[in-house]
Amino acid sequence: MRRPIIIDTDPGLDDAVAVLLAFAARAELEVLGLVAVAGNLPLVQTERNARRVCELAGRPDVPVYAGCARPMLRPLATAEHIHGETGRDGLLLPEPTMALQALHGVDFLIERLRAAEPSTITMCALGPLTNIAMALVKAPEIAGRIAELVVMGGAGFELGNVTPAAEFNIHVDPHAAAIVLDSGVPVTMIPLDVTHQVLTTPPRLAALRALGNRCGAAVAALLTSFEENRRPKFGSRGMALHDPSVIAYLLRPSLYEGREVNVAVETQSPLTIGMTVVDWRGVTGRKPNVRFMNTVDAEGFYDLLTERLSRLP
Ligand SMILES: [Ca+2]
Repeated sequence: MRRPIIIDTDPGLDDAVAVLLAFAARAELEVLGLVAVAGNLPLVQTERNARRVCELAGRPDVPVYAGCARPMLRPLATAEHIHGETGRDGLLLPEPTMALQALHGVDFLIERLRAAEPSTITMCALGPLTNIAMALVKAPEIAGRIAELVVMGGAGFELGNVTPAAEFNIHVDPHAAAIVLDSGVPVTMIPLDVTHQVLTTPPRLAALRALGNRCGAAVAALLTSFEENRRPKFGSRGMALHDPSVIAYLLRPSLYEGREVNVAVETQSPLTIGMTVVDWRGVTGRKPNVRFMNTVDAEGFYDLLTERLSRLP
């Protein structure tokens, strides 16, 4: 039986790769819908990019919804310098012809989860947690319908990326993250500790480019462009594939290892707002609320990604 998933996303280059990987796993995953959120880019661009990715993959049948246009309390801070319509990334994805769904993304989450049996739908969070937190505030009973919520976000032993303390997705909407972690939903966290271990290298990009299909070519070009954009700031270490790690975890959890721990989000301090405080050693006495991953088999990840993307158009 295929695992039904909903992907909440802010595409975003690595989001695009993650969504393609989900589409490429048609035997295992049934994508019920994509819900766009403001994050890497403003909502008007993330919902359009979500539709562009569907069309690239030949999946205009997948409904795309627009969710929240800004975080719950904080003003929106984007990462347009990395994910914007510059250079080749703008050229490779076709303009969408499929329509955006009329229903608000948060209401889609509520309606779809309400209609589901208990603990049946897996949620994939690839951006700030605004939509999911809003849905849980509006309809707390949906928590019981979620089998697992896999979140790309946070950092433990690894430092932050948008500030020294905080990872981007959590930092954009720390209040939403705090609501989600406090909701009782079974959360698996794929933090920077993991995603910084799955770096692009010239041979890994060459393998994607060599697939010979349009999706493989698009992914190779997107990742090359991403790496070029970040090189001036971070050097040429290779790009971390943050969001695809969520889908890879669903497909092959044996690639990942972690621990059940308590994770709390800092929402007050100007210095460390958005920091995920990970009680790795269990010193606080707070109940574990997260399966926090901290290691990954990077070669296994790239083998999986490359093999799966070969199945797309
Ligand atoms: Ca993302």
